Amino acid sequence: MMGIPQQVLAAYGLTGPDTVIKAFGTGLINHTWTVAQQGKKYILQRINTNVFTKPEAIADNISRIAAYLAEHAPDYFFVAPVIARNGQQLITIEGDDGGSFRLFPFVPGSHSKAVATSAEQAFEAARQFGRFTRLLSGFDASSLHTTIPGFHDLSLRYRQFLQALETGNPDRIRESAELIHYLKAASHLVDRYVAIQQDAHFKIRVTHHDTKISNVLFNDADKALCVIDLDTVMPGYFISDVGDMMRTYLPTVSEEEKNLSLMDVREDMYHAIVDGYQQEMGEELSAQEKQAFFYAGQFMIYMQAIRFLADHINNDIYYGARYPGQNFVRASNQVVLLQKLNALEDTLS
Ligand code: GN1
Ligand code: MG
Repeated sequence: MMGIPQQVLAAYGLTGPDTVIKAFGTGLINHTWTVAQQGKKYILQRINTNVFTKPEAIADNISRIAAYLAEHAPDYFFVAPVIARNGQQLITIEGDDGGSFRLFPFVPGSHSKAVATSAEQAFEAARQFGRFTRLLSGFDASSLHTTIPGFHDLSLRYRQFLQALETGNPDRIRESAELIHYLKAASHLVDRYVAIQQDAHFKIRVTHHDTKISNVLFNDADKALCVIDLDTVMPGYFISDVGDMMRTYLPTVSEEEKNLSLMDVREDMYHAIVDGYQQEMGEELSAQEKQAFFYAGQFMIYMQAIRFLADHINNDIYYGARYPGQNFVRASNQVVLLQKLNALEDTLS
């Protein structure tokens, strides 16, 4: 486990002998810990600055969104970062064990879920992500920093995938022939994205871009309180948020599952996502956008498949791998999920 530099804890006054630190969560990019001291609990995160090259941009986005919501939606429960003793939201430490760190209060009586186990939970989560975007509909999305350029730009991701096929590990390319073939043959999904980019009925809004259920806080009665993890909040299309919910709530098994015969789509989750999201966003979405719910799922699953496979072919430089071939497994898993979803197109859309 990566350590936390002492200066970071000192910056927040969390240095006593009674400070208890534990690793927390399962994110692939940032490191997260819980820190408890004197009966108070916090979440500490180290931002991966290889991925988020401008952590100040995240901090600025969060401050501005917090200020907007405080003014226009004062009842909205917003988990703001703890300001350090030097008045800053981020503590940046140079050197190998350094990085940019920030601290959040742990909301008492709240929990997050690793997986969605019921349609009610999916509905609650979808409502929260919809609510977040709706409450920010008067906020100028284009004024936000883009914290990862081209993050959900499917054309860019497809070009990066093709690039990996040119310059990546030749053995891995050869072994991936079947997946590559499938993904290239499904590139009409990229064409539809390009059409969406050119369609004025698809609006750019304040979009979360990481809508897995672990980014929703629930209370003890299993009602969702709010969304968290705002690092990838930036201008985007609703298909990113709805799509990543579909990608992560529909399947019976996680993206790490190797036994792909266990993969299936839970149809009740699909309806829960659409209904929960529309409960908040129904009046904001155009008729054309409402036609794109099913595509949203295809879009995100396909993008994740090509990102995982490109990373495998590039020797795991982005996601890392705990065992050889892990990103190949993840890509295969996403392809099976996409196939299972495609088979339900007539039923679901
Ligand atoms: C990354 O770090 P985590 O798990 O929140 C990735 C997402 C992927 C996800 C796949 C910044 O999210 O886009 O969907 O892995 N985030 C970034 O598990 O690349
Ligand atoms: Mg995240």
